[in-house]
Amino acid sequence: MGPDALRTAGITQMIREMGHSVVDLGNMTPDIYDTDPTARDGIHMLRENIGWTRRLCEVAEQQMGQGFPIFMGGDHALSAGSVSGVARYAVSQNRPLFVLWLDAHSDFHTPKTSSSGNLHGTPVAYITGQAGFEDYPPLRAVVPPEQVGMIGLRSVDPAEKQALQALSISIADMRLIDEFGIKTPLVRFLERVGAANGLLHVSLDVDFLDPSIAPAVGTTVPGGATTREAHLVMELLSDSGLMTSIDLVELNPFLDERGRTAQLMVDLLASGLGRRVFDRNTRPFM
Ligand code: DIR
Ligand code: MN
Ligand code: MN
Ligand code: MN
Repeated sequence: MGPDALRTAGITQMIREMGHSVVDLGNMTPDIYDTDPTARDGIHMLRENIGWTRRLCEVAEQQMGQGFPIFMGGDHALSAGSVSGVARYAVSQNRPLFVLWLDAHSDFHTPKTSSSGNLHGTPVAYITGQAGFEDYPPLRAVVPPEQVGMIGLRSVDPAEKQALQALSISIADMRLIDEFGIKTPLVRFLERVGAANGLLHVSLDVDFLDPSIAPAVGTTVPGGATTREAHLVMELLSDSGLMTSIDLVELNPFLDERGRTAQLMVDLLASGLGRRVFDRNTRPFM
């Protein structure tokens, strides 16, 4: 129901008002998958998720050539498909793909280490080519861990922490944001994307935001990004001109309060596409 809640909140009109044309491909369906009811994978809907990954990967690769894809979820497991497809496109353009993960969680489990059995906790491990995804579509293009940045973390499971410590993913947890502000780690990451002439995929999980402003997600964690921190991230992304695709994920309208989380997600996207209260050159203080 997440995509329809974003539509109801006016995502299409907003993008048009920003001067772009929109093609809504509608709600997707997964590729065919093994529906053996006796399959016991220990993971919720593993086979169906593999079907989704295959379909979204194809669609993402195709759509990257057409414009700026916005992948509306739905569960964060969809990023296994969106990012792997975007990564294929990046290879075809001979450009490196960078991924910015805006989330309370690192989503770095594998189906083997996940304690919840929820595949939303796994997409970053998949796209960076970690072992443990043998049943998944083989990756044609891996995103090197050095090209992944995570901002907003405040809930990382022990197995994820251990796996992350061995790799060079850039991580700004909430403490780093408290001490240095959210701009500092983001600008450093964007400088690297720009210097490498990279493509930039942004994956925005609703739970990146503080639950007081974004209650409509199944896995709220207190101490998240404020409204202004989140807008600043999106405004800086827009200023950089580097962002080439985005996921808007984990919105659960059944947990929303009169659509306020959906509206916030649409407003954040608007900032990412260039909406400003004022342009900086209107007689600035600074
Ligand atoms: C938890 C929660 N680490 C899990 N992950 C979430 O289920 O593996 N990611 N909610 O966004
Ligand atoms: Mn989920
Ligand atoms: Mn997530
Ligand atoms: Mn999360």
